[in-house]
Amino acid sequence: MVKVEVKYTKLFINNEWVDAVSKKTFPTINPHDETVIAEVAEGDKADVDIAVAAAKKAFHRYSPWRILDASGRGLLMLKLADLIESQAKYLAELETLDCGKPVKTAEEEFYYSATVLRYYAGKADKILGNTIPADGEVMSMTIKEPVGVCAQIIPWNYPIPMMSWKIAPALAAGCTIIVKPAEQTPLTALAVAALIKEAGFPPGVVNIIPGYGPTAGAALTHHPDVDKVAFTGSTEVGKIILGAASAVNLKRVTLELGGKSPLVVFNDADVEKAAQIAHGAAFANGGQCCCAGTRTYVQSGIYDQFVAKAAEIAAKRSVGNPFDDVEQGPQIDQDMYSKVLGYIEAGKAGGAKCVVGGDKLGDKGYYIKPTVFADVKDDMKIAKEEIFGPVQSILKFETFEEIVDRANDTNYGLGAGVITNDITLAMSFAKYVRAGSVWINIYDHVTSQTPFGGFKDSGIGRELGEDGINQYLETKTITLALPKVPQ
Ligand code: TXE
Repeated sequence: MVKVEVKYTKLFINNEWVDAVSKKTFPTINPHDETVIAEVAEGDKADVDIAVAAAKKAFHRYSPWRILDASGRGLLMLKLADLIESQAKYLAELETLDCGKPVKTAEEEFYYSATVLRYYAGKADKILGNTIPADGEVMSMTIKEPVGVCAQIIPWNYPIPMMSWKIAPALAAGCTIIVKPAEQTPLTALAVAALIKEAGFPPGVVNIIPGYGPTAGAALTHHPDVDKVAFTGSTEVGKIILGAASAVNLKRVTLELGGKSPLVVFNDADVEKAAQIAHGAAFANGGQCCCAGTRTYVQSGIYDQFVAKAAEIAAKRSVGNPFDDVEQGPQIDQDMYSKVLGYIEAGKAGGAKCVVGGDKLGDKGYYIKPTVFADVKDDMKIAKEEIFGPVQSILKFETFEEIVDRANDTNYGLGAGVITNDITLAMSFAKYVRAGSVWINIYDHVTSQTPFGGFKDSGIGRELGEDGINQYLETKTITLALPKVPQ
């Protein structure tokens, strides 16, 4: 294993590193070998109170952050993006240690996160209101203002990309922030906190509180001085957060939750290319991806060929130590490892045909073999529930009408994909499928410029793009009385 220095393990409040009030710590585990990497300060309600007070002070109308020009906010964000890129190699190694993703992928994620910061940095001084021809002898306009103190609760599957999706629009809008990273992956958020300080953000603008969901997370979502909560994680916790957000005050809420996304392959597709796209859709990040294309629907004319090709590609997928040149590392933790293996057993017991994989890999670390099930039926557990692991389910279909209904027969609605050369078929599918993102002949292509989020139980609101910053803005209407028109 590569030796990676862990420099930051304390809470980051007001640009300072502090112990938890309780002095408690929690271990963060290396999913490759199940060893403890470091003990990290465990934030709780008392720490959240201090961090929220810091963020509230930093949001005061005369604070250094609030009197900074909007373009100045953009410049700080550009500096932060440069710093993240300059440290990308170290940050990637730290992520790989904590999260288990292949180190090359981890490095790409830091470059990607820098692009998100740059996109929103450019928006900071282009936040525009309207002038409105209101009735009466008045002049009316809208201005856009930052929503205020924001709690941002982050998952472990893409720790820094998910943090960038949240802090970048919030900073561009002029908000202040308390980030709670996932308890499985606190280390890179803390390392980025050091860069936030180095970039020159005033104290209190970004605070980072590692800790657990039901304690630190719940304290944030219930706090009366928090104006908005942004969350990425499970639908189950998303519902809890929505309730908590209205328990004390009325927080604005954006939720990016789970999915069971369909990818539909029509008869005219090139089987080899389609199988490659579908493989990436299902197995990217070890299947730990909210918009993973986990229901692969293949039209009957190419079904058998497709299954053979999908099995061949999955069998070749390299899995192992994420510091080596592999495509897949371990799953994140013992819970997810057991949960995914449980789904694999359910697939077998339910009558699906396991054509490759179907088991753990090795005896140490949370490794699972890439697994492909064929002959999956819509009512099977593996076709209905989010597995969040390296498991592809292949289902057969006959007609367009049938497949639209089957694709939509889920509570989720995050992503969807279609592979065909028939543009009319592709666009008809895109029109009728109920999902926040639809990819045609490509999958999981998510950029800073394009909004991302879910229909139905996959979430509320959108991140990225123009929509993403609007979630951090309030609209204020200002109306000025004009003298009466002389008669
Ligand atoms: O998610 P949780 P978990 C899905 C995936 C996975 C399942 C469970 O299906 O199998 O969720 O994963 C914080 N108040 N996704 O348990 O619990 C928690 O500390 C406030 C989809 O890891 O939702 C962490 O920071 N916060 C997904 C974050 O919520 C709370 C990414 C996510 O944890 C909280 C991850 C509470 N009561 C899992 N309870 C995606 N959409 O990308 C927990 N948290």
